[in-house]
Amino acid sequence: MVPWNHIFVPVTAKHASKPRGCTNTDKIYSCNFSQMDATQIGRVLSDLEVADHLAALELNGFTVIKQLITAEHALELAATAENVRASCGFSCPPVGRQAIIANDITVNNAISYDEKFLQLALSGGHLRVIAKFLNDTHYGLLPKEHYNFILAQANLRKGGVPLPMHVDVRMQSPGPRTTCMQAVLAFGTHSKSDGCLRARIRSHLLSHFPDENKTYDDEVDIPLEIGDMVVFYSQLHHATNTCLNGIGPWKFLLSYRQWWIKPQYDFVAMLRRDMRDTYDKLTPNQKVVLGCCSIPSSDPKSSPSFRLGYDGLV
Ligand SMILES: O=C(O)CCC(=O)C(=O)O
Repeated sequence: MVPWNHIFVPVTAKHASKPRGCTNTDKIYSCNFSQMDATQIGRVLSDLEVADHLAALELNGFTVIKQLITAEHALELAATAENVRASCGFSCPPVGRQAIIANDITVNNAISYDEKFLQLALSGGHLRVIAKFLNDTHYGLLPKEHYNFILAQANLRKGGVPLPMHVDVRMQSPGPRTTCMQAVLAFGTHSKSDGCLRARIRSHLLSHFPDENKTYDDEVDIPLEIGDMVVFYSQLHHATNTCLNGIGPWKFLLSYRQWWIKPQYDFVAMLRRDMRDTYDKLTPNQKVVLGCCSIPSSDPKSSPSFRLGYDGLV
């Protein structure tokens, strides 16, 4: 079976001035089917583990990947998060109800400050789990076992204020189909008193938004140990607990969406401007996940099809 963590090496020269959306049939990619590249921090999951996580997600709306990263890496990443936060300054808070976290310690777009965060967002076994829900099987322009979904958010937070019960989708539709999945990776232990995630079990199947003023009987706490990651449907009704110390440990909040949803940030422009060398070292498939094939074209001659293959990469 073909593994998901590939390194692709373009064999022919980069395509020059064709309008976007024209395929280069002469371009071949050779694949080095390595399980894990040297910069990968998140571990690979076995097929059995992936199957278990898919079953748990479908049933409950969330799953916990134990020790996606080692405790050693998590401590190192917490220290990096602290340094990034000290040097990068203020990140704009959300608008609307979630503006209540305006005074929390957050770093939006951590991937643009340190490549370890970028590698965590673009590699690791959690992507295989998420792909099962978000990969467009009709995409057609990429090999079908390659990821075509995109990263939407990659923020660090040291949570203080508890978040009320909410969802992170604009439309809540009944049943287990989804366009958005998200994950929280713990850089420290997240128990209930540290403000861990709380969710309504199986609420990913509901067709309505939660009432943030209610306490529901089906709420469960989802504590994490250092290095664990919880993955959940963005339509799952979820909240965070009160952090009794005021400031909890660092966590990395990741959201992924189907490729056709308006990208939340132009990560490609961000990375090409702020971390050009790192960007250039990404594999073609990592560039796709970063959103490189989901940027609207400004070329009037480009194809009316919005989808792009590897020859559309910049
Ligand atoms: O901070 C957390 O643990 C969860 C954050 C959350 O609920 C969200 O990002 O929607």
